[in-house]
Amino acid sequence: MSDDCLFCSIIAGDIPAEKVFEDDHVVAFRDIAPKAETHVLVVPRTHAPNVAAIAAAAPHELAAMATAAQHIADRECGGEYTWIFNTGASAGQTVFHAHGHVLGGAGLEGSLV
Ligand code: DGP
Repeated sequence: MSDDCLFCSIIAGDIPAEKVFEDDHVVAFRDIAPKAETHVLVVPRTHAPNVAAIAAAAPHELAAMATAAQHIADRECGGEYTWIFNTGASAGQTVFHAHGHVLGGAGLEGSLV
């Protein structure tokens, strides 16, 4: 838990969010500004600033993020989805607690790259 971290506050339940999945390692909740029919943020419980940092600090949580992303996509969009990690401000990262965007369903057909 880090002071002044939005996603730590959501994990702790201090700030409300529409949670769709949680286990011992991750919490997943709907993005406040969805870019597709399914747009869920999958977040490790450990505070780390980006995906490489969580891979170094708690690789089991990164693995749990992948499992959670697939589970959510299986439930919501036929198991097919795009998983995005913005890393750094110039790449559009605005919250510096590692998170993967799970995007699928209507509004996201085909590859982004
Ligand atoms: P990124 O730009 O990759 O750092 O993604 C951060 C995402 O977090 C962005 O898509 C919007 C979302 N977001 C920001 N504030 C909140 C919030 O208070 N609640 C929820 N559910 N999502 C938020």
